Amino acid sequence: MVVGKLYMLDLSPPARAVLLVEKALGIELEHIIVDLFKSEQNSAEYKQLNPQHTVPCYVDEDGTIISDSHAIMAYLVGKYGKNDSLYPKDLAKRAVVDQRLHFESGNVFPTLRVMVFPMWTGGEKCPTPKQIETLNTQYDFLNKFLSGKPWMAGNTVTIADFSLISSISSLLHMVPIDSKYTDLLAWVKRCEQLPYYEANGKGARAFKEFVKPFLIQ
Ligand code: GSF
Repeated sequence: MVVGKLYMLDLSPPARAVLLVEKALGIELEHIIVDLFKSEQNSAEYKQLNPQHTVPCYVDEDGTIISDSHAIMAYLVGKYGKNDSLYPKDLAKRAVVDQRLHFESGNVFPTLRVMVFPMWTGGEKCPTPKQIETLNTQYDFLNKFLSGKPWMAGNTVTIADFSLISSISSLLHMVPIDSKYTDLLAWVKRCEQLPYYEANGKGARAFKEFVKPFLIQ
């Protein structure tokens, strides 16, 4: 049974994070493609749903409208999760997940956007030395967040992993992860082995092809 509509595009990392939650929860969402290359996100109808005109945006069966992947993931787990393991209710555990989500939202994704937006709108090449430096600093933080643990917030997979793998599996095609970040590299492999990983994998491969012509070799 379809429980809501997800406005999305496979190329978009935050949209893919929501696709991972959908599969992990075993729910079914209607996928409505918003073609950013045709500027469909700027239509009056879409801006009515999401004035920020970004994907993903979610419309629940009860009419609730939510934009921003992090908010959508938390909502879906709270409403449709059989338990809270993907987004714990325990305050201390939740705070760690939230910190990782904010790191994705405030640090990692803006780094991706700064590289992709000029490429997409003006054909600019990337990554610049500064972008490489910024991203390596973020890889270093993520490696430290893991510090030997299997998942970003400890021993259990959470929406923080879905959020971060969606952007990291895209960014690593622009700035490969250095072999010294062993925990981060092992985490990427661990995510790829999740039974529902293809929900992100398909779009991550498309993303790799999309950026290829714009990479500074
Ligand atoms: C980012 C959404 C976003 O910028 C989230 O949902 O987690 N923090 C938000 N989406 C981009 C596509 S992409 O780069 O994934 C988007 O929809 N851009 C179109 C626009 O007009 O800004």
